[in-house]
Amino acid sequence: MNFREEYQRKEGLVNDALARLMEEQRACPETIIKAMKYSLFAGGKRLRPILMLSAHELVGGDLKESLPLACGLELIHTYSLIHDDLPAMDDDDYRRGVLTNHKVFGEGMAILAGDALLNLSYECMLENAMKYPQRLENHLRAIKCIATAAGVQGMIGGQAVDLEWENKETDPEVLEYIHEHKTGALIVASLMAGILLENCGFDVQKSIESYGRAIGLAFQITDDILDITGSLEKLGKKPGRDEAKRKATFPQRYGLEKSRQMAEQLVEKAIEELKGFDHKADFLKELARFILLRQS
Ligand code: GRG
Repeated sequence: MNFREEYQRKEGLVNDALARLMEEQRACPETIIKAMKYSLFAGGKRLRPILMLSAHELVGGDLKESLPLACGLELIHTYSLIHDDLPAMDDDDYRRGVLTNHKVFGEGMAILAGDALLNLSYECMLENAMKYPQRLENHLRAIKCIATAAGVQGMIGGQAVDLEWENKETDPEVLEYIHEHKTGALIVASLMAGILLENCGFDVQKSIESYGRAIGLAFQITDDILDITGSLEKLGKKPGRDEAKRKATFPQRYGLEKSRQMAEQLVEKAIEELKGFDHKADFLKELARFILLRQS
């Protein structure tokens, strides 16, 4: 298995499916469609959809069946980035290497583009579920798992606490809560949704969930580190924003070196969780390492 080739193959599947989905959005006001496409095709890594496809593949699933859920995850993720960049939240000018959505289309249109992406996500996942009446319950379980992770018990909950604690000294528990929910929940749900589409045993679910939690936290720690060490060219967004906003981050709390060590340990732990799957999990193991080495 060549990791880079396999990543690009799955990335291609997701990008093509997203392009087809946006093509289907006819008879809609032109500007909102433009705003949605602008952020969706600005060049994200497609990490969450690739996690979902890989988890589904690991348990013997047919990727044709999970591709619309993979798209749904990317639509939710892109909406969250658009809203996170708004002046009322992080007030950022750059994302995915280009001006943020509200900088190009205005705040109102950016809010609507985010809302529309979120709604399209559920429309796309539910429409797909209806194509599999014999397996409807599996699909509903997977969609519910994604909805919970994107909502107040997950990403929105984490974002709310993050907003509340801005400019305040945080304790480690709050920091962990923010990261586990704001970033980790959707990463874990991406994997779990792939597993829930098939009828897997509790052990499989437990291993994948633990793997997801570990890479989710490693991903966020790496994100915090890149905000200090990265550049606008590589990151696609301005670095130094966490410090400017006095955000609770791992490097701010533990220093850069200790944060790096923590991320490395988490990746090792994640890989260990997959040992029962043998070579079938090679791609997910490499993906954990990629999270640590990523530059954007
Ligand atoms: C506004 C409801 C709401 C939630 C916002 C996603 C999020 C919650 C905030 C984004 C802030 C941020 C930079 C969090 C760090 C982790 C993260 C989600 C990074 C961006 O994800 P990547 O690196 O982005 O997967 P690409 O562009 O590659 O898809």
